[in-house]
Amino acid sequence: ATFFPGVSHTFSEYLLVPGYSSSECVPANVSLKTPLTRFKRGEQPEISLNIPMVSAIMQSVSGTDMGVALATQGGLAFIYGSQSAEDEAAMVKAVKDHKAGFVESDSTLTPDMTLEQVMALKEKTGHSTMPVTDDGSPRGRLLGIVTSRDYRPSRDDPQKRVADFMTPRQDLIVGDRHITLSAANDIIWEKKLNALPVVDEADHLIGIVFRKDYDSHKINPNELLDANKRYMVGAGINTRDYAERVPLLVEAGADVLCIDSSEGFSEWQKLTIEWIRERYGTEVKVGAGNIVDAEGFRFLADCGADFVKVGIGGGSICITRETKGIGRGQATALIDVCRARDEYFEETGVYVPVCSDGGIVYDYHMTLALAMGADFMMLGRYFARFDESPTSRVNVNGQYMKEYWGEGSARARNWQRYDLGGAAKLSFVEGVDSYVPYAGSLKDGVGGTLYKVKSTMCNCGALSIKELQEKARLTLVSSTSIVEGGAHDVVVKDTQQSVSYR
Ligand code: MZP
Repeated sequence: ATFFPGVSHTFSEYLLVPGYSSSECVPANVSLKTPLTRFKRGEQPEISLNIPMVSAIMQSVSGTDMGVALATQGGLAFIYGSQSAEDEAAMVKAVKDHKAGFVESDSTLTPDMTLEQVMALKEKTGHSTMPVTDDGSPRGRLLGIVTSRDYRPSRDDPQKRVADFMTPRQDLIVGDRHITLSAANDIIWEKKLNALPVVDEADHLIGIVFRKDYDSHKINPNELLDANKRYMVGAGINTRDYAERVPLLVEAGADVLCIDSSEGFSEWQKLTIEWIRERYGTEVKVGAGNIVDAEGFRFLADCGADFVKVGIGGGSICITRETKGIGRGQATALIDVCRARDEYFEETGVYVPVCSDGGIVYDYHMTLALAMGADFMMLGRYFARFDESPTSRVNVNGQYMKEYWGEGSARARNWQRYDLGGAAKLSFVEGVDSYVPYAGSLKDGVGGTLYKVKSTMCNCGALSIKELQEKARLTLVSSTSIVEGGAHDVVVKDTQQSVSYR
């Protein structure tokens, strides 16, 4: 047998040691943009995420509502594959067809509005994108786009007007339409309409400015942006019925696929990726996993996986380690695999993003995962708590809970995720059926979490994920210092508060 040196650790056994932060290091300046799919040195990934979060490929997590809500925040949901291929494709299509959230004229911005008023409106409507006209109606020729990137509440005068942020812009051709822009934010505008969905940077987008004579151009602002703006969504596949499932998902518009398996270091994954490459070349993007060591990473990277998922047995609902005795502490697995990814990049010039899957309990675990090298994270329990997960909200002993069950539980019966491939075999349970505390809307939850991640990045002097990975200084902690890290030697008055502040 081979014995791995040292013990394997989980996230809770690590802490970040702060580094030097310049005055530029404020959360508003932090970008969480991250690659989702493989790319060559000097090139850009074909698909990126604006926040490093994807939702787990699980019945109790990722349906249509999760797809829309998460894409709106700049992440991506993987619609669960433990349903018929037709039903899964219908969910993918529903996300792709979802109309972007434009507010109607009563909440339209005008160039005369102050930024304070804009922010209040944004808060009220919950929409990040708003058509703006100079007469208060949504009908008007496009003037430009106002983004919150231009707006730093701490430094800028909240009494500044929307018009103050407009910059001159030349004509623009979108599809076969010719649009004259007299003012716009170039970067945002071109990104939005020509490439990824507008929601991509919804965080930053305050408004879109239209002018009165829009009618003469016969442009419907909603149509113009829904034509070009579609939510991104992923979908889970398995190593058995891919020949039937993949074409339906591709047809439905899935942006990226992921082979969903509890153990991915197998020939079945190779065969699945090969089939996709033969049929679609590199046009169809597919991630693979899960693996927990450098060898497994290299195997899947060589197979052509677009990203590789790390994690066995660390999921909150997972009992694989207890049932089969396989797995590895998530932090150690991640560190090992990310090192292998960097070596692979050095050697081949191909960067294969790594996804840390499962075992994230506290928000700070996300910052740790990114610091350890993860490009993005897959989360089950975290997203299951929100309104947008497909499960029921129930009252258990006076507290609201959401149901959350594993794909390997008797309830999901997703046995194909747990045996490797080939003909169906005898199966046994590797997951549990559970409750998780209800946590309200995804938008609020994700907003709060990412603010924490960004401010911790600032403590480390990092304004991007890449910079965090370069600059982060991590230390293992003893079990006694873990006790020291919580409230201790005091009688906490409100136990609820001590749990929720994390
Ligand atoms: P977590 O975010 O709830 O800790 O973990 C979610 C991850 O657990 C999923 O993305 C998947 O990899 C894994 N999972 C899903 N179902 C099971 C199971 O039933 C499981 N054992 O381990």
